[in-house]
Amino acid sequence: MKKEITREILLEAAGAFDTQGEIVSCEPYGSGHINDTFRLVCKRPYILQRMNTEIFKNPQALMENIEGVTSYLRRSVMERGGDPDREALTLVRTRDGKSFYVDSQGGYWRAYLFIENATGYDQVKDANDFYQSGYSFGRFQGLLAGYPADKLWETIPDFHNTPKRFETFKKAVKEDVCGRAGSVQAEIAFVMDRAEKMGTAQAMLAKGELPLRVTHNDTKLNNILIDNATGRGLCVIDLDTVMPGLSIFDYGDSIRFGANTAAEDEPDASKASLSLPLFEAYTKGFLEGCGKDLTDNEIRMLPWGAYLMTLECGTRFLTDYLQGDTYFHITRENHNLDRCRTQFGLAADMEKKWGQMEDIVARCAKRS
Ligand code: ADP
Ligand code: GN1
Ligand code: MG
Repeated sequence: MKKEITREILLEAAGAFDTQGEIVSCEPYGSGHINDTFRLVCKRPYILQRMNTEIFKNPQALMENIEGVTSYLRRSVMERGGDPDREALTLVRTRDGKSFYVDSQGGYWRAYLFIENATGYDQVKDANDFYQSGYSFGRFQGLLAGYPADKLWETIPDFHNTPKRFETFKKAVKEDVCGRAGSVQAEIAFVMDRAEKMGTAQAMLAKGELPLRVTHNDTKLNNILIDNATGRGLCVIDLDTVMPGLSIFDYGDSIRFGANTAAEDEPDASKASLSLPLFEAYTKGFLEGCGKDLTDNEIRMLPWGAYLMTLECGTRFLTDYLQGDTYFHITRENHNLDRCRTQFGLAADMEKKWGQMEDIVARCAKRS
């Protein structure tokens, strides 16, 4: 079980980092599902995070990845004439020079410079934001294209291995530890009916038809900060899952979250559907951001990336619901079930709009 963060522990952790000036405040911040995030204000603001070590079992390896990736991104941004303090995450070291701090209860903490005058949105405001997000995640792949993949630890093994997620789901249904399976038969059937499709991308990877690249693997809209002044995509954050992966999944996870007409946790799942204008805006941005890097197969499989990420994520929410809500942070009863239903609503709508999705991808690929 995760330990509660008392004020005492929070101040102990805050005091461990090489921040400037006295601590003015330190309050919970953002809407991530995984880490415990705080905005720490001293002479300037910082992000202070307790890492989720139940999910990231090897925080030391995780921080090695983050150190490597943030310094590489910093250099890449500078080479392109950008501002490395705003366009890349900057780790703040502890007073004894380390990249993380272990508190007296064994919790692992890290700190970043807080990027000011920029916003991570939980829902798309307009198509331009989403285009910017696509461009930034596409560009991110380009910025890391030269990063040595063999230097990266796999922070969560099989993170986007959809068939393995399906196996875990089936086990959760069978074990039914909370006795909830009976009441979610329709959702269980939704997954089972699509069992064969789950392995589509993994099979292509195994045959060498899709390349393994260094990818972000968690490309939700709120994992990118948009500049308040210019409206442009500024900085890709939440680098815990940067690992070798599939480009179509980076693309697809963004579509799953941002092109849904319903919020991820909307209680009325009938509001979920795929917005084709948003789908097009993101596709255009992503393809422009990737430049000419993607192969023909990767481009052709983009709709599959969107579909499989939606199916996979819905299955993960349902699995967590069946297992007693132990993975994703929840703030209300049935939160994971609501999240699951919005994903399945979106996936079902994609099945209806498949031809249009393919046409949009083909059109955007021609232009970029
Ligand atoms: P989680 O894995 O829990 O989603 P994130 O690393 O995404 O954690 O951080 C949670 C939220 O904190 C983000 O959605 C964003 O709003 C905010 N955030 C994270 N890092 C920064 C930063 N360096 N500057 C400003 N805001 C940040
Ligand atoms: C989690 O960390 P956060 O909140 O950005 C999850 C993603 C899911 C997402 C669903 C490490 O993302 O895989 O798609 O929730 N991250 C991890 O909202 O499991
Ligand atoms: Mg996040």
